[in-house]
Amino acid sequence: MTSTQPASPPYYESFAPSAGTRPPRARFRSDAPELDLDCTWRFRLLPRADQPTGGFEQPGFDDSGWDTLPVPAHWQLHGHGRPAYTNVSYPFPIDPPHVPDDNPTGDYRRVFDLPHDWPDGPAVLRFDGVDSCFAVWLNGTALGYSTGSRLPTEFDVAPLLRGGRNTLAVRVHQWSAASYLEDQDMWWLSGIFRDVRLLSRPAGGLDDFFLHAGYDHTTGTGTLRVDTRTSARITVEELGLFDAPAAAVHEVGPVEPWSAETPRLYHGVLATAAERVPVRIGFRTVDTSGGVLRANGRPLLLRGVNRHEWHPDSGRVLDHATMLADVLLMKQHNINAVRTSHYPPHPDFLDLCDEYGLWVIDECDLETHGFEEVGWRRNPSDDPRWGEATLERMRRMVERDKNHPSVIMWSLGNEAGTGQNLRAMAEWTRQRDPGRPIHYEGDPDSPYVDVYSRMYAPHEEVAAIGRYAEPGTADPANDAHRRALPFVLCEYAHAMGTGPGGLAEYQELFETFDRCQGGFVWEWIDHGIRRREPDGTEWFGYGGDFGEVLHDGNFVADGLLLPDRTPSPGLGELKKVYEPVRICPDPASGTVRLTNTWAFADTSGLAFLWSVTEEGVVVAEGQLAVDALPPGGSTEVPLPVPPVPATDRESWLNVRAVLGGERAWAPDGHEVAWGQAQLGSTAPRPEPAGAAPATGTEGVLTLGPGTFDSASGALRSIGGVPVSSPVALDLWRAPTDNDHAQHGISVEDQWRRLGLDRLTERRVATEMAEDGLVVRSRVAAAASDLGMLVSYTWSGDADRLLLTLDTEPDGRWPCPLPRLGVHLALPPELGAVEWFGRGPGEAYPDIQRAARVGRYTRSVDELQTPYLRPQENGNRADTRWACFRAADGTGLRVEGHPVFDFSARRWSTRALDSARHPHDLTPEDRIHLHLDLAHNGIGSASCGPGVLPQYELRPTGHRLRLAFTPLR
Ligand code: IPT
Repeated sequence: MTSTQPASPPYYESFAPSAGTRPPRARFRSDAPELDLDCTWRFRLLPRADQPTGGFEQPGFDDSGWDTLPVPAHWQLHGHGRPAYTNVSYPFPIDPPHVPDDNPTGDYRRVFDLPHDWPDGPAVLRFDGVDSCFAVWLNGTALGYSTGSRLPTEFDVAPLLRGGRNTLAVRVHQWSAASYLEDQDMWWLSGIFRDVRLLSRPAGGLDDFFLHAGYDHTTGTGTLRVDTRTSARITVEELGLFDAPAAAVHEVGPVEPWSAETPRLYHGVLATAAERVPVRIGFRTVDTSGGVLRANGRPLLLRGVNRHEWHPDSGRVLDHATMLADVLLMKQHNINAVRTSHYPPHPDFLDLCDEYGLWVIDECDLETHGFEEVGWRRNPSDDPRWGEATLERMRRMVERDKNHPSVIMWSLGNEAGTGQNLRAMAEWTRQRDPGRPIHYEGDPDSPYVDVYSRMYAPHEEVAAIGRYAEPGTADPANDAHRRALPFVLCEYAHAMGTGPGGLAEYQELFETFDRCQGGFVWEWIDHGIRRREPDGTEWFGYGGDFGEVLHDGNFVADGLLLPDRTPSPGLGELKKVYEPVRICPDPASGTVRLTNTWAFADTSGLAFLWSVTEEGVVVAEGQLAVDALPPGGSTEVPLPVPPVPATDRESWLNVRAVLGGERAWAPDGHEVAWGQAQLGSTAPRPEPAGAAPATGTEGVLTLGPGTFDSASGALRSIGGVPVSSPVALDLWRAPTDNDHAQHGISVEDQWRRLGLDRLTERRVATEMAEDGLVVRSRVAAAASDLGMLVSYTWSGDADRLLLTLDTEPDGRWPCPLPRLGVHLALPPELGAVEWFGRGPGEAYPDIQRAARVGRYTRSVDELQTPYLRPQENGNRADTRWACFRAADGTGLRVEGHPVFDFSARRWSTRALDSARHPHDLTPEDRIHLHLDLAHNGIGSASCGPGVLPQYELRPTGHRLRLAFTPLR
């Protein structure tokens, strides 16, 4: 018997991360020529990695029969193969370093002409990102191979470059040994997905440099030093530095420090005789001494988000406009920090962070999460054979990004377990760049990190950590080390679907405990892939929509932005919770209290505008006279109006802090913060006089403007508005992702076990009285002995019909209720909604800080939030009154006694619950109207803690009172 086994493993199954590549270095642009090789390349996709090249690398090869593919791009988003999503699981057997024989392999060819004036001398071919492993040939000669998808690779190419025509050939494998190091929670997408460039590197040029720009907050002065390989000179005119030796320590005197709030950059030029590099210098010093994370001597409060790179059409291929859109949206929503989860971003993103001001945790492209599913056996993080591959990743990130003032911390990676390779990465980094703390969340018993980090810790654990009272870890020395560290939540508040709830309570903890220095919400954007139905209807695909055998469904849609970058209600809530200026009008004390929570900026750039509204209509407005508040400062200014209004209409004082002038990141007048308070109190609404129901014809009862079925007591119409599904108790909502709780305690499971999604009603009695009608019933589910005793008490006068709904549990209900209210159905024409209450956005008990009391109008269709997986959404809270009108102005007005929540949609809860995508929902010929006393909170149990106790809807006795008036 003969056996054929390869003598050595192929490069794509090698522990060695690369061969033939140049040492990593800083990324910069200079006056040396560059050739952009992005455009349309020739492309073919092979099913396996071991196919012979067939000579495609040779200049003479005929590729005319090949397809084309843009570079940069993922081939799966251009009709070759299909995207696949898993969160933790590897989509192939865990058999490191081996990968499946079925290994989609893309061959790329690009012929380019070297410009006539291209200089002689060294030249470098740079790939900014190729997923996951690639080999390169220039003019038929192999240059080497590389891995590290989100990291740059450079090859020296001068000896192979020719004048005139050149042929570049690249073979890219979807799977490689490196795939074991890249198990991030995201789509598996392959190809050359970042830029490719040819760089002329002048002899005697600046191969690499490390810019050190420190700030001494005690003196307000800066120090500048640039480490270079070739001796270089620096000029920063603004600092009076002209052609000075770069390597010397320059005490440059007073400078304006760089911070995310005040991103001051000094422009300079670093030069050798052969090359000039424009540089942007931000003076800042980061330290964690005394267990506090500080920049420029001030403690930081990170109001952060985790950002994956995502575009619904191009995947992780981002153009400049998209990166800028992210930065602007972050700045406009009071976000001051980004963790580049879970890999170094496109390098231009960090330029934008320097320029616009965001604190950055730059995270290495390392995650081995799938090994958790096999008890971390053979985890690469603790296997010396992977030592070079993991260390090289860290080196490539640090060297590439080391000159960005925005980067204040290095992260070793995400969810990579524990082990010696992580320690080695940290040790090398500390020695190479002592100026930045090191972050890694996955090993709380590690001595090699500078911050203590957790993900999804519930509020009470954060409070315990704030008191230095977290549970201990195994090694006493490591335990002591950790207890001396500042704390961040590298992931919290899982923004999947409706929610996340509980943001404000986290922020209170961050602002209470010095040790808690903020966190990063998971995550910035839903990674939905845009798809189109034949009729043009657009929707966004998630896991399972591409025929994947193994997938994690819509867990990939857990962002604050919908995939097309429409802000979700969660982002609105985050903006409110992250407000840098707190505004508290307090009519009782006759003042407005203003607090500046910025660490570096004063409030001179803000204008404080006030208005008074009566039932949502502005009746007076003006501007508060406020002196600039220094960082951390607060003041009280007198209330601009009397604390009690001269009207019995509900009145509110609103104060808004807006930009008093245009900024790089927002226009003049952009709202940064707001506060509001009611002036006086609300008079209770008048009760109807009460009238006896009258029996009409054909089994119809009339009461005020209402007509009822005389046998069942079911409401049929209100003043000519037909009610096609009568007013009935409703306890069910289409479970949200946070109710479902894939990685938390599922309240949905309890609800379904109790049968809350299939409740039935048994009428117990219909009683007519002198002043109204009472219908009693018992609502319960099949196979359950639990019930809800309900009474609907109707009364009316000439114009109004008043409902008092009382509920009383029959038996011991073991969990919070989804919602408590009534459902009814209205004619489809009543689609124009106006209301006075919280808005304009959706709100639930634990996510309503962003909803202010006012008067709003929306269509029924606009009330919906199109979360990628349909679920409960669109609730409007604390409504005083709402009108549902047809185009001719007729319709129905609902008043609360005193307030209610409402949602209105053109499909039932059942349809909402069973749809997989928004376009599965077909409008019915009626409007389902839900009028609720309350909803259960939302929490963030999709991957985190559930609803805080104060936001649970307890299954006790409840009363809801509503008045209905026909609008004629
Ligand atoms: C955590 C991951 O770090 C992150 O990448 C993402 O998957 C997030 O969860 C959930 O969306 S890991 C989690 C299972 C605790």
